[in-house]
Amino acid sequence: MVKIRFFEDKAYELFSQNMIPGTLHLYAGEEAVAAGVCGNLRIDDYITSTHRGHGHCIAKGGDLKRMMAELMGKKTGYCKGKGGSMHIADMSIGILGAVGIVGAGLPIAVGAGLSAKLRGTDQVCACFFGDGAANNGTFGESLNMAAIWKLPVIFVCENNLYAMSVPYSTAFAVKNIADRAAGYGMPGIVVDGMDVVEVYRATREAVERARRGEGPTLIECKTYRWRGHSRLKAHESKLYDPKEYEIWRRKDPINIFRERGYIEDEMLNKIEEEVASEIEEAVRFAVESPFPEPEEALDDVYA
Ligand SMILES: Cc1ncc(C[n+]2csc(CCOP(=O)(O)OP(=O)(O)O)c2C)c(N)n1
Repeated sequence: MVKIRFFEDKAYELFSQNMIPGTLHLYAGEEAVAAGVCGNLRIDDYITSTHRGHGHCIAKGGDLKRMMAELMGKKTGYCKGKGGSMHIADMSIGILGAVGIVGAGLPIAVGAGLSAKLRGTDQVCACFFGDGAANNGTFGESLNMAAIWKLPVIFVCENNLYAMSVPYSTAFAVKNIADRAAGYGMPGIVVDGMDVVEVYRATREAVERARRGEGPTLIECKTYRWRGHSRLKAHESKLYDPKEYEIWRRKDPINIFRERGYIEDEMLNKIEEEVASEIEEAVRFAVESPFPEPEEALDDVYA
């Protein structure tokens, strides 16, 4: 969680200094979801990610240097600097890719689950998506297919209350997205997405179920993004209620973890120090890396 937070804070700073081109969808505030889910996954398990995917990538073991370089458009980045923040993949550790198209990761996760099943492995795929994506057609088709074929997929809905500027209450007639799971014939669980232990426990059960061949689970994590949809800080935007923002800021997942006694201050400080120097090293690596050459623009382009 600390690694994700520090990475995101640094990315925001670099973006503000125009050192990161394009746009940036930050994950700060949602760290407990990625960490709690990926804490249950093996290196050969899969994840599919979203436009807000840095946290998922870091929690699954992504390389910070290559990530930072990709964000800055450098040749040493995961996609040789040509994919940017929204398209990081690392097949060697099961990161099947972040996707900027809302809801597009769901069918990819079903494909990964089907592949694991056909190959007879006990790999699972955790599929991250937002509340906005849960109103996309791919949600229904993917959950249905995964359920009828009993595929090892854990559908992780990160309900951060907004899809761009659309509040949850105006886009859903149900209280919980997890309630929809019953309609597909799979368990639907609601968890506090700011509590990493709660996310971890729910995911552990879902992963065990998936590995036993009993099929998918939908886990809805109630969470909040601290910054605006892409560029704005949440509190800078008129769209968000400052009171709501303050309430969720008080539910900082790292603080909750500390306050509940899961970690001593001394240990947390040590982790923070180590992570800070790792991030510094990643930034140095990215800054010192070259940009790709213009003549390389069409390399690795398949379509
Ligand atoms: C198919 C599609 N429609 C619209 C968009 C524009 N868009 C980008 S992010 C986003 C909102 C996504 O909200 P949600 O799924 O809740 O994820 P969050 O940003 O809250 O993490 C939209 C509508 C898109 N990228 N793809």
